[in-house]
Amino acid sequence: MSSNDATDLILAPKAAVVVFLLKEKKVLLGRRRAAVGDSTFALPGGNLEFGENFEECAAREVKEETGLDIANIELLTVTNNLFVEGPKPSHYVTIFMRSALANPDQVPQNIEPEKCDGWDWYDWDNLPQPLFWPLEKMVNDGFNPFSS
Ligand code: IPR
Ligand code: MG
Repeated sequence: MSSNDATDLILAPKAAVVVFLLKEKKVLLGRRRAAVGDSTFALPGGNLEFGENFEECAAREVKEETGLDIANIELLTVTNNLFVEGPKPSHYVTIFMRSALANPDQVPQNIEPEKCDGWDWYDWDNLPQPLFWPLEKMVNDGFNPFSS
C-alpha cells in the first residue's frame, strides 16, 4: 500500500496514558473540552511523549492538568481506541494507570480550562454522565479500578 508522509503522520496510531486517581471510594474526573469526547467526563491524562515511561507520563499529565502530585502509580490495563467522529480521525493505544494522591489533603485545580470544565471526585458507584466512551465501555464491561 502506498501513501504520502503527511497522511502517515495524521493516521499513525498514538499512545496516551490516563490515570484512575483514586481517593477513598472516589475517582477524579473532568468534563472534556476537546474535539474528541467533548463535554464527556474523562480521566486526567494525555499523549505519551518521546522517551517517557508510563509512570512519568501519568505523573506529568496529572500535574499539568490538575496540579496534583501522585504516588503509587501502577499499570492497570490497555485499550485500543479508534476515534472516527469529527474532522480528524485518530487512533490511540490508551494505557490506564492507577494512582493515589501523594498528599491526601491536595485539592485539584483546573490548570487547563481550555481543555476541561473542572475536576472533581466522583463515587465509583455513582459516576457522572455522559462518560467519555472508552471509559464508559470499560465500566459497562465490568472493569473496576479499585479491584483490578
Ligand atoms: P492531552 O495531551 O491534550 O491531555 O490529550 P487528551 O486528554 O486529549 O488525550 C488524548 C488521548 C485520548 C483521546 C484517549
Ligand atoms: Mg488530557
